[in-house]
Amino acid sequence: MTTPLVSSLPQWKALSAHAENLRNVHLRDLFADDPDRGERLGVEAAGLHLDYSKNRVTDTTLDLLVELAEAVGLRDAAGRMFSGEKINVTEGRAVLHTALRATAGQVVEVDGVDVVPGVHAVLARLGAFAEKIRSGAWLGHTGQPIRTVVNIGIGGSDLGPAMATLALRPYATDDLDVRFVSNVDGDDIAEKTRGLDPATTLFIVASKTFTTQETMANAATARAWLLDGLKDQAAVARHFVAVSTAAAEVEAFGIDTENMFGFWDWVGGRYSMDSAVGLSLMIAIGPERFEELLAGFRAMDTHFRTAPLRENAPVLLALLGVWYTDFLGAESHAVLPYAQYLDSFADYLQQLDMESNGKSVTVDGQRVDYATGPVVWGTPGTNGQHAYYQLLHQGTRLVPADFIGFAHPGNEVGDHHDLLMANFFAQTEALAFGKTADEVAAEGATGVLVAHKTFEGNRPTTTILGEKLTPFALGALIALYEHKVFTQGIVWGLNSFDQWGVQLGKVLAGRIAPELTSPAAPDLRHDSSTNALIRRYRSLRGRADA
Ligand code: G6Q
Repeated sequence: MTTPLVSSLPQWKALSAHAENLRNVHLRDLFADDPDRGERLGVEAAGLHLDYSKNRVTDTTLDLLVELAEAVGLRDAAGRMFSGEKINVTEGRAVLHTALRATAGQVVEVDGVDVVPGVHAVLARLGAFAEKIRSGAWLGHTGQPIRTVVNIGIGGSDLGPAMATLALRPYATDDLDVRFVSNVDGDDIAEKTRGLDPATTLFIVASKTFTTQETMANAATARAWLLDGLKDQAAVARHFVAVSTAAAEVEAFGIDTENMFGFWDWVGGRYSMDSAVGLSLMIAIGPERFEELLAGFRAMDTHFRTAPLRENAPVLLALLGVWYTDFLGAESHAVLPYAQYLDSFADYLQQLDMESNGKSVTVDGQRVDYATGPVVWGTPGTNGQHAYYQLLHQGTRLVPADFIGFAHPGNEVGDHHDLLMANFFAQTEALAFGKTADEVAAEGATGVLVAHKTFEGNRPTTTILGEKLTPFALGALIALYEHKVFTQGIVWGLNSFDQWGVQLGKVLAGRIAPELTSPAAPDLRHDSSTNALIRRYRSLRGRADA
């Protein structure tokens, strides 16, 4: 039996009708009619304050959205995830990233086996190894301590630790340089190894499967680079460790399986940064800070599990997203951190959100007749203000945005932080309330300039304000978005945990690679565009089709 599409539910229809009534209501009026709105429409979650008052919603909207979440069984669905049911049905897997931050003694079972002791055993091994690197006790092949750690991985085995290592730089040791190589473009590894001394460099090959083309190509190049410098095959074991589930492949590469850190098939790539995939981060910040990060994740998990839906931060973020995507026609969602250390946060969220909910069929294979995951994008403020904010303020599109900021900076530098935060608060105010033609005229503008200088406002934002970007706060922030994405997936009826959409390109690349390099002209059987492009490339590379 198939589950009816969410769009056929009465709650969805009620929201459609309600959207018609609300389409022309301005945030100015919502605030004028409710002097407490700014105080009232806010929640606290795991140390983060979420102000959602500048969204185009009324109490009725929120009630209807919560009714929708209840109608699709959000609570039960979350319970199924947390308890280890195989909710990733297309891959037959449990979805248990929340078990990665379970406390010792908590029981989470998959197929009747408690997974928590295994999680803690790996964490202990990771911690011991990270300490060896940080203290200089781990010596490279020539007896020198490690100075640079290079994580080789891609997608879920790169974006999380890369984002978090930058985010938590103030907590990292200055004795080590931690870098990330992901792209199969040789320019990436060439730049990341430039100037490094192989004798003091450690590579972490992070790949769940240990078969990913990009990662394997980079790992082979790194090994060749190391051997070129150290001239001894035995050096590989001192300069390479692996984060993987594939012991045989790791061993075949020359890595001692003693130095392999495992994880499990119930950890999806994009949900894996708090597993062994976070080893590079743990080396940078140390095991204690890593535990604080896990505590932040855990605090948000608890909030998500226990807070009433109407006061539940991830649920509210998710439902606001559904509101804009499906009822007000938004196509994208901006995430704008006013924190330079969150420079890679939007990149991370792009994968988390777009790989999870960029789907057109429901769990049981029905084509949806509504919009699902939005395009997620963003860069740190204030740079964006001098670039694309023009469109946010005066363009024709509706772009809901999350503004993320902190009371304390990573570095207290003069009055920079207060200037930054003045912009942070100013932007959401300007977006919501704009500037009317009368106000513009009162300032002396005349003629056509009045229209140009008018800001219609009514542009929705959510403000997420934390005390400081600590490991704990980062964990809470990531889990906030993990559970937001989960909630939206449940509302839209999707499997947020597979990624079949990345397969086709991978298969075709496997077919095309030999066609680019074969000495003889290949028998090309693609479309005429792809055939012509391949021939042109071969010719430019001096591989004429003679
Ligand atoms: C994430 C995806 C994907 C994956 C990479 C790397 O959810 O599954 O981004 O993480 O393709 O895979 P490996 O870790 O197996 O190399």
